[in-house]
Amino acid sequence: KIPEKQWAQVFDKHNGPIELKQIPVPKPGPDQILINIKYTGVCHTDLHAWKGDWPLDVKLPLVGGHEGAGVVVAVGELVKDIKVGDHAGIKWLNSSCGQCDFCMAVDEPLCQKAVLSGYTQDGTFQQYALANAGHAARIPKELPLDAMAPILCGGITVYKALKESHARPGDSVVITGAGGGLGTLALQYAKAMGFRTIAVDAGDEKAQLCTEKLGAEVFVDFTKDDVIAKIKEHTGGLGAHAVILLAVSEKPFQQATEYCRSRGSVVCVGLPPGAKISASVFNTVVRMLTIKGSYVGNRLDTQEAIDFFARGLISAPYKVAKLSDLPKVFEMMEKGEIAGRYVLDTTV
Ligand code: 8ID
Ligand code: ZN
Repeated sequence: KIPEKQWAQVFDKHNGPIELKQIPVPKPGPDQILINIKYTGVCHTDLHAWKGDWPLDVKLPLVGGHEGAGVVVAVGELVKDIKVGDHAGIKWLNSSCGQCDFCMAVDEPLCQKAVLSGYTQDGTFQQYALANAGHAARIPKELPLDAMAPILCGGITVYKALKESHARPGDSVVITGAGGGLGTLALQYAKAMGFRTIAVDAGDEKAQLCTEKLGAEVFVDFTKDDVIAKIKEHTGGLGAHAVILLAVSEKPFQQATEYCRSRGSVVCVGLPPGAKISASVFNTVVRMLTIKGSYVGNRLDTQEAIDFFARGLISAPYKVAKLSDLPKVFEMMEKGEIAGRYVLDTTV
């Protein structure tokens, strides 16, 4: 019942045409599972991969996508704990070596041999995709696969970044890029973790969404407001305990320490091409600031992020489109027009 051929969105070169075409359905290796992807989120990382934005080689031709939720249709001979019919998810980290210092310390995103879905291996913009069984996300059957898809990169990533911030319940956390895919999820995870949130993004639609639906105490519009002054004013002049930088723009990476509270942390997550972080050394020292990066999450972070969703604590907005709409979604994303996430239905 597994077909020989399937529909996939494929591109051959950076910024080249993205073509919906029929390609072979891959076969799982001994430690892999084959997932019939029902829904896949579109992450800004997929747009970076298509454009060739980063100093990290992309497999070409490529089927992008790394937020895929679906049903297991085949398992390799070494796979014991996942069976055909189970629900499973493909995330950014498709596999890692298991033997290096980082893998042994359960910091597998730092593995130098990491295989990345929709980047160094074909991803989820197709109907059937491969996952390493050890790294595939286990999805409880009662969870809706469309709402689940964005959790598999966006959810895991923001949950991990919030943990890395070491904010505590009651602390104020600035989410920069709050109206985007990761941002809307970050507001929900932050609220569930007991943090107070300040949203930074642009436009009335995102402002309304962040404050009325997603629990932000205040919205700062970076196109109109004095970002630093408004955040300081809202935090009694001291600044926020933590800043999570999700924006695909360099400026916030230059500004964040200005509105971060002394002893606070600035967590970099967004990956604007070629961007640099800059901060006053004097302020970083005398105000004891932490500036750090956070990169997806490990398998336990994955399970915990799914668990928050399963408990009904996360309901970030998403719109469903078809796999064939991918180029249109990229266009809207490039312009910053998407409030929340797009999820693609893979039926053609
Ligand atoms: O593990 C990681 N570190 C990781 C995981 C997943 C994604 C990193 N990322 C990266 C992506 O590659 C991308 O660079 O996080 C970034 C955000 O991904 P996304 O949430 O999927 O992108 P989006 O939906 O386009 O949202 C970006 C938002 O940033 C806003 C935009 O308006 C949009 O809502 N924004 C921009 I562009 N400039 C801003 C600014 N100066 C800004 N918001 C505030 N201030
Ligand atoms: Zn992603």
